[in-house]
Amino acid sequence: MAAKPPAGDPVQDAPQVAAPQHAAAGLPAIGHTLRIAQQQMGMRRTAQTLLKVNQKDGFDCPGCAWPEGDKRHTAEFCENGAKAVAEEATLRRVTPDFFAAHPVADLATRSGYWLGQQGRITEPMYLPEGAERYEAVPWERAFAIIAEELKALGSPDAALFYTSGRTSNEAAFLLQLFAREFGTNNLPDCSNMCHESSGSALNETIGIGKGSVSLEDLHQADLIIVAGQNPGTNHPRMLSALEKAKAAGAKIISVNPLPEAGMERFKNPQTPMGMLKGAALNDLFLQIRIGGDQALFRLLNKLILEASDSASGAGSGATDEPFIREHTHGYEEFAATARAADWDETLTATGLERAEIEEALRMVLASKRTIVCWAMGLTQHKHAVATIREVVNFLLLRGNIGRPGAGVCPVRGHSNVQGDRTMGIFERPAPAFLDALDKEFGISAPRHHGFDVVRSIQALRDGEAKVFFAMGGNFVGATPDTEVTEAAMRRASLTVHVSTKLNRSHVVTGRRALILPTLGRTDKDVQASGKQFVTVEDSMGMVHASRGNLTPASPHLLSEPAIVARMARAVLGEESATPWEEFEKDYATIRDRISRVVPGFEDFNARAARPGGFTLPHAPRDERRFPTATGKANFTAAPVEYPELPEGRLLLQTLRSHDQYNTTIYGLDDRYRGIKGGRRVVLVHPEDARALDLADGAYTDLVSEWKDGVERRAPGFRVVHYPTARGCAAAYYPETNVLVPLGATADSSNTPASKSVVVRLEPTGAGTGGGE
Ligand SMILES: Nc1nc2c(c(=O)[nH]1)N[C@H]1C(S)=C(S)[C@@H](COP(=O)(O)OP(=O)(O)OC[C@H]3O[C@@H](n4cnc5c(=O)[nH]c(N)nc54)[C@H](O)[C@@H]3O)O[C@H]1N2
Ligand SMILES: Nc1nc2c(c(=O)[nH]1)N[C@H]1C(S)=C(S)[C@@H](COP(=O)(O)OP(=O)(O)OC[C@H]3O[C@@H](n4cnc5c(=O)[nH]c(N)nc54)[C@H](O)[C@@H]3O)O[C@H]1N2
Ligand SMILES: [Mo]
Repeated sequence: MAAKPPAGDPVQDAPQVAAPQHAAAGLPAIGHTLRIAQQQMGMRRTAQTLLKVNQKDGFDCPGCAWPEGDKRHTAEFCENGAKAVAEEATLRRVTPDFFAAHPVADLATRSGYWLGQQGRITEPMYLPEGAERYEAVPWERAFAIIAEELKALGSPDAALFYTSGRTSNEAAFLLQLFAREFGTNNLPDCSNMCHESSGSALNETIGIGKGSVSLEDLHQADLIIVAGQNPGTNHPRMLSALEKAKAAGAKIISVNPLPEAGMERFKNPQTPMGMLKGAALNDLFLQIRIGGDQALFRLLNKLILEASDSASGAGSGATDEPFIREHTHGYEEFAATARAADWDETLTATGLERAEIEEALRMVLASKRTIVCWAMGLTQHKHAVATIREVVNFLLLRGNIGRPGAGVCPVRGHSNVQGDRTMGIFERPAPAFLDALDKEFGISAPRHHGFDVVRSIQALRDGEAKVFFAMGGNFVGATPDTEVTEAAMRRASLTVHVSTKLNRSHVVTGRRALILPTLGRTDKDVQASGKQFVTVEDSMGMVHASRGNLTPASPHLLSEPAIVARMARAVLGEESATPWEEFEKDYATIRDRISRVVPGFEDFNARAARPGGFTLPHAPRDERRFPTATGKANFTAAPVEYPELPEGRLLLQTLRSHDQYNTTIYGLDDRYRGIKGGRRVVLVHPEDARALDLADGAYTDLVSEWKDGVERRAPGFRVVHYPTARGCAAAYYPETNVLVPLGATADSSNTPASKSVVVRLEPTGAGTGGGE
C-alpha cells in the first residue's frame, strides 16, 4: 500500500538537520512568532489580535486547552498560540475563483501544508455528483441538500456527526441536540483519538473523566511528574506553571523517550531574567522506552508498598493508610498484584537503569504533594487505559487526590475539547444526561450507543453509514490508516465540512460534498440580537467567555451555532418544537437551556459574563467524593503489558513538530529538534541506526507490520540520528497515519495506538517496489 508524497506540490520537503536544542522559548521564539504573524495578518491585525488573546475581555486562544492564570500578562500567549491565531486571522482568502481555478483532482495532489496556506474560505461551496470543481452555493440550497440526503437514509444511524475540539459549548450543545432529535448518538469526536483513554481510566477509577488539579495546585506541588507530553511545543504556557512550581521548591521528573527542549530548559519570555538565563525544569529525566510507563508505575507502586512495610525510618508512612481505608476500594487485590512486579521485567519494558528508578522512588517518597501530568505519550497505546489506571493507583497509594498540590492532570489538546464532552458530544452518553435533555426539549433521544471515530470509519467502509458531517477538524487527515479511511469516505453519499480553512477532508469526498465556511474564535459574531460571545472550558474545568474582535473573513460566513440551527430547521422542519431560530438570534437562550440540562451550569448566563468565568464542580477534587460504581476511588489490578518488538524492528511514535497544529502545518521546521525545511524525517537512536545500517541522511521507507499482514508503507523519510530511547523511532503525524492500522487501538477506549507502531525500515527505492 503506498502513500505517495503529493506530486506537483510546490513545497519542497528537503529536511536539513542540526543538533537539537536544549532550551525552549526565549528570544528566538518571539522573533519567530512575529514573523509568522505578520506574514499572515499584517502589522495592524497582529497588534489587534495578539493583545486580545486570553484576556478577560478577549477571545480564548485556539491553540491549546491550558488554563489562564488569574494575573494575566498583557501578552498572555505563547509562540504556538500566536501561530494558531495567525493561521486563523490570516488575510489570505480562498474564494470561489480559487475553486474554479483548481479542480478537486488538482487539490488532491497538494500537501496539507499547501492547502492550509491558501487562507480562509469565504463562501459555501458545493461539489455536485460527478463534478470536477466545487461551485459557490447559496446557504439555503446547502441546507436543502443536507436535508435531502439525511431524509433519504434508511436509519438515522447512517449519519455521522463529527466534532473537533475547537467548537464552542454553545455550538456543541446545539449539534448534539440536533443529532439526538434526528435520532442518533453517532457523535464521534477528536477526543476518541486523543484523551479517550484518560476518560475511560479516570471514570472507572475516580468517577469523573477529567483532571483534578488547578493551576494553583501545580504551584503548590512538591513533585510533578510529566509523562508522555511535550509542553515546550504543545502547551508552552504550562512551562510558566512548572517554572513557578520550581521556584516554590517543587521537583520535576519527566518521563519520555525523547529529551524534549522545554523540559530541559525554559527561557520565560515574560520575565527579563528568564529570557536571558532560563531555568532547568527537569530534576530527573527518565528516558523510557515507548510503552514502558505502566511497568514503571507498577514497579514504583511495589517499591512504595515495600517502603511502607519496613518499620523504620524513611519507610514508615509511605502509604496513606487512612485515605486508603476511608476512600478507596480494591486495595488488597491491587497490592498483591503490585508486589509481584518484577525488577528485570521492568528494566526490559522501560529500558531504564535500576539506579534511575531508585532515584525516582526517593523523590516520590520525599513528596507530600504529587501531581502526574500526561498527554498523548500515555493515551495512544494498546494498553493506554491500563497505564493511566496504574498512574491513578500510584496517586491513590499516597493519598494524592483531593487535596491541595496533588492530583491527576491529563493535559487536554484542543482548546474546547473538554467542554464539547461536557455539552454531550459523546457517542456513549450517560442516561442521566439524556433524561435531562428529553425533559427539557420534549424529545426522546435514542439510548443505544453511537459510533466513535474508528467505528465511524468502519461503518463508512462497510456502507453502514452514508452521510458524514464534520463540525471542524480534518477527519481524513487526523484519523489512522489513511488509505482505508480515504476509501471509506469516498463511499459516502454526502460529506459536509464546517471549516475555516481548506484541508485534506475537503478533497477526499463522498458522492456529493459541501464546504460550509464559518467564523473562528478571533472573529466578531453579530446576530439579530446583537454581538454574541461563546464559552469554552479549559483543561482544568474553568468555563469562561470568548469574544472575537476581528471583522470576519467574508460577509458570507455563518457562525457554528447558526449553521446547526439552520440545518436543524431544514432537516427537522415543523416536527421540531425546539426554538432553533431563537437560538441563532441570541446565544444566551442556548445557555439558558444548558443551565437546565448540564449539572454545574446553574445560572450559566450570569456566571459566564463574570470576568474570568467559573469553575465546574469536581467531586474528587472538591470533597474527596468518588462517584464511581463502588462509591469509592477504585484501585485496579491488571497484568503489566508493554509492546513486543521483533528483531530488527523499531517502535515508531507519530508525534507533532514545533510548526504544526495537528494536521494544520504552520511551517516545515521543528526548531527545538534541530530540523529545518522538511517533515519527512525519522528520528532513530544512532546505535540502532548503525545496527540497521542506516546512515544519518539516508532515505528510508517506513513499513508497518501488524497482525493483519497488510503492508502499510510511508516512503521517503530522511534518517536523523537522534538521542531517543533505544529501540524507538519518531516521525511526524499526519504523514505517518498511513502506517497506523485501523484495528490497532487501545483496549476499552478504542483510541488508535498511534504512539506504538512496529515498523521496519527499508532503504527508499530498494524495497519490494511496493512503495511507489
Ligand atoms: N503547537 C501545538 N500545540 C498543540 C497541538 C499541536 O499540534 N501543536 N495539538 C494539541 C492537541 S489536540 C493535543 S492532544 C496536545 C498533544 O500534546 P502532546 O501529547 O505533547 O503531543 P505529541 O507531539 O503527540 O507528543 C507526545 C509526547 O509523548 C512522548 N511519548 C511518546 N510515546 C511515549 C511513551 O510511550 N511514554 C512516554 N512517557 N512518553 C511518550 C513523545 O516523545 C512526546 O514528547 O497538544 C495540543 N497542543
Ligand atoms: N498518528 C497520529 N494521529 C493523530 C494524533 C497523533 O498524535 N498521531 N493525534 C490525534 C489527536 S490528539 C487529535 S485531537 C486529532 C485532531 O483531529 P482534528 O481535530 O480533526 O484535526 P485538526 O487538524 O485539529 O483540524 C484542523 C481543521 O479544523 C478546521 N478549523 C480550525 N478552526 C476551526 C473553527 O474554529 N471552526 C471550525 N468549524 N473549523 C475549524 C480547519 O478547517 C482546519 O483545517 O488527531 C489525532 N490523530
Ligand atoms: Mo488531541
